[in-house]
Amino acid sequence: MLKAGLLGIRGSGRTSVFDTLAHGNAFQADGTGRFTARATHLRPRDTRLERLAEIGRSRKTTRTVLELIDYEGVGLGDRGGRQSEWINSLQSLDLLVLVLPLFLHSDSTTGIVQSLDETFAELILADLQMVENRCARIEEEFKRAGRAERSVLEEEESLFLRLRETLESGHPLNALALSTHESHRVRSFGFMTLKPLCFILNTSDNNVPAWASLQKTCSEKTRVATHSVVGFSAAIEFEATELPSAEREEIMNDIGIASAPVTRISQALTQTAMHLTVYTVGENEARAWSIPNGSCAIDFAATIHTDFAKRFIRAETVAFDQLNTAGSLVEAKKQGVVRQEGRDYEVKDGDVMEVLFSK
Ligand SMILES: Nc1nc2c(ncn2[C@@H]2O[C@H](COP(=O)(O)OP(=O)(O)OP(=O)(O)O)[C@@H](O)[C@H]2O)c(=O)[nH]1
Ligand SMILES: [Mg+2]
Repeated sequence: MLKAGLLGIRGSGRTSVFDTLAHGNAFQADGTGRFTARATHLRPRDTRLERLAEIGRSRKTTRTVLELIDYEGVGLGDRGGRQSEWINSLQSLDLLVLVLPLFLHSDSTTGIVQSLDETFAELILADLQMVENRCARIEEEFKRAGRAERSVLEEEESLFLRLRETLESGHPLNALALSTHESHRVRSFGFMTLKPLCFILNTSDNNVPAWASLQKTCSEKTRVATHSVVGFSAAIEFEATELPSAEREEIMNDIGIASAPVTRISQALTQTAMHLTVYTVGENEARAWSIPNGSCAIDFAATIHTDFAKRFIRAETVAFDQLNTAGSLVEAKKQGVVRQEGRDYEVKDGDVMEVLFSK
């Protein structure tokens, strides 16, 4: 399950975004005495899954799940012990969701650039702090190390000095082309500027028509490879969640908001984290699975069950669109669109798969 944390300066609207998406379903997540954290599980509506349940006459449907976390009592820009404990707890997240408080700025274009720069500077600073701590510890360890250990530490130090130089010149670590070996070395640090980022432009109602151009500006200003920008109005969308659904859709259409907040944000998070959705369909259950881009059939089998991967034979695979057109698996087979794929087949978004394994 992908885990995403809401970040932003104090008062940027993180809790409003969280409450809109959680819709009353929140639970206490881990925090420390210095800050608390609430989490919610987002289960986005998926029209492909609904259609598959119809085709497969499935008794139930299971959507993908994303965990979203809101931190209370701490924010970007804070200083001191609380901040560093918080940053430590962010290390395990798969992606960061940065809330930019556009509603606080009257001139939105200048406002967005300013918010973005401030937020970015904070992330760079957080990483710099971690790099400096590690550099100091390397020096300590070096004094006590034997010859063999020293050469390992020297290698690590030269890598960390490169990280420090990049951050000190105001660039995210993503700007560095790290080798696979280097990426592996730094993985456990969970650096903020190496994580995929999703920006939420928290704007007020009269800004909705300007979302598209603001999203573009924000994208151009962002120097990380994996990011996305979503327009959101915590104020209006929260009120709208309280309305009956027909009325809600009418109001949202009038303002120009295309789909429900959970769907919009979940799609953006899934894409930013570079995950795709694959389906399994049976009489018992039609289910959507979120797996990393580039996964092979064997990885998908392991996601379902480790035993499936161990005893993998092949995966019967059909693209959603082809199954949808055919209307049933039997018809899809007649049309010859159901493929038999081996363990190294690279899974595509929308594949409907049945893993066959030895008994
Ligand atoms: N006009 C307007 N006000 C908003 C919007 N989003 C949040 N606010 C207001 O801004 C204030 C702060 O919002 P919160 O959601 O508490 O922000 P936060 O980032 O969680 O703040 P802290 O956790 O206290 O640091 C509240 O008074 C909200 O009602 C918005 O889209 N438009
Ligand atoms: Mg809050």
